[in-house]
Amino acid sequence: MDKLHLDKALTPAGWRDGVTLTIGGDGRIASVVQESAPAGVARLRGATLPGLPNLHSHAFQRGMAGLTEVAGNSDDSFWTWRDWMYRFVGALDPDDVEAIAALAYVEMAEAGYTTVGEFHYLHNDRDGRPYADPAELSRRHVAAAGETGIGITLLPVFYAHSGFGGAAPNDGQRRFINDLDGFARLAEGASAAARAYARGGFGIAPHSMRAVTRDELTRLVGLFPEGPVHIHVSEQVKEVEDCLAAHGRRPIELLGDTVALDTRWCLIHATHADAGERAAMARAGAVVGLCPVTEANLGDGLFEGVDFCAQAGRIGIGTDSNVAISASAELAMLEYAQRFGSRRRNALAPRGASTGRTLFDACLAGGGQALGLGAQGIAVGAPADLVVLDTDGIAFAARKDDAILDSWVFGPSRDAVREVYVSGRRVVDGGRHVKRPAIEARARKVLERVIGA
Ligand code: NGQ
Ligand code: ZN
Repeated sequence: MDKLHLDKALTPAGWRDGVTLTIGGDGRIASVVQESAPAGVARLRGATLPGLPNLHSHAFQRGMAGLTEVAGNSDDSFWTWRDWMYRFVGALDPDDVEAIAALAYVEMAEAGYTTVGEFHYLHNDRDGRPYADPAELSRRHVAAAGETGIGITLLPVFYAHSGFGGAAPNDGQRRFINDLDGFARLAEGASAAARAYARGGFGIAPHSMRAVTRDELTRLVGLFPEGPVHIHVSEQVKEVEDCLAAHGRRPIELLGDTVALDTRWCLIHATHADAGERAAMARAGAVVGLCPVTEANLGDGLFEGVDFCAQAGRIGIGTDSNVAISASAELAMLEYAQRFGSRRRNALAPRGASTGRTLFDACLAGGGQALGLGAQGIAVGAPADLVVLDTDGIAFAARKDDAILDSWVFGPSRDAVREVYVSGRRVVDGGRHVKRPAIEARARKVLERVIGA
């Protein structure tokens, strides 16, 4: 058994000064003892947090970060961004996908995320035909996670249509498309790959109410009666309008009328949920997967988070388009969006509570539920996923306990994450992933070729 001594740790029971963890061969915490640092045990200085789940990623989009920020001739929107993204996706081969995913996962670890939910829809070869192994690109994502050491819940996407009412897919979507039989074959290979990795998990992801008919959704959920189910829903006003036109109901209403929403479900964005839809999601115990930096980048609009959290609605965060991978920036954007909307400060925290702590705890629990992770936190039975903040930095001067979290999220604390452990293994040291140089060099070659062309 390995041991680590943490000078200061955020545990489920609150902040503790001086705890020694025993870590079993399975990478899980076997004991937590409050004591002063024992001789001969590796010591983590600073403040140690549990690793956060990143519940929503499209890893390949990391490769186009910063390339869609030039104003076009017509009005730029989510939909013009999507055309750009479709062109980028058309150029990637399996090695490229794996190289970019590994870079994204390195950056996630450096940011303090220890598990990623990969909402993976790039399945087919460039001509739209399945690869010889239909799970080829699913496997590549598990391989990228394995190389970087982070956990992954692989969420292969079922995608069949370009719009409501079962509209035929367009050419830009050819690499995503499946029928239910094809998807079942793909999912078999994908789940085998995920389960062969010690930190792998598996769920399914109907892409959106646009891309899946109600009948397909019902059958899909019937085929996979267990594990997480993620779906993009109600992100754009046009999507709500098109749904109302086709079905006379809003997207989350339509979803709830089609399947039984419960704690398996993670509704990504849910930006334009109305009051009734928010109440239904909260009642179901489903997680709303917010991706604040991407939602700002894409001009999605504002989720009414104050109202949802007041109903004990469950939330988690995701890096989605991976345009900027930072857990602290994601949490800050989550709160700031609500401040813009409500014209209040500390909009998401109950009276007397720290906003940083409230959001961190909520996203640890919500992200863990959404990714099917089981026990979490610095506690017996949970994986030893640890994020060490370097509190020697001036950003943390005289900060104690929750003020450390608030200063990490809202303060001038760039590069505060010094070390990260996943399953008790150190993957980030001195703020850098231990494999960054090689993974970065490989990704650079890919990007120079793909974007330079
Ligand atoms: C995606 N991304 O699947 O990558 C989507 C865009 C779509 C976001 N929604 C494509 N942020 O929704 O049709
Ligand atoms: Zn997404």
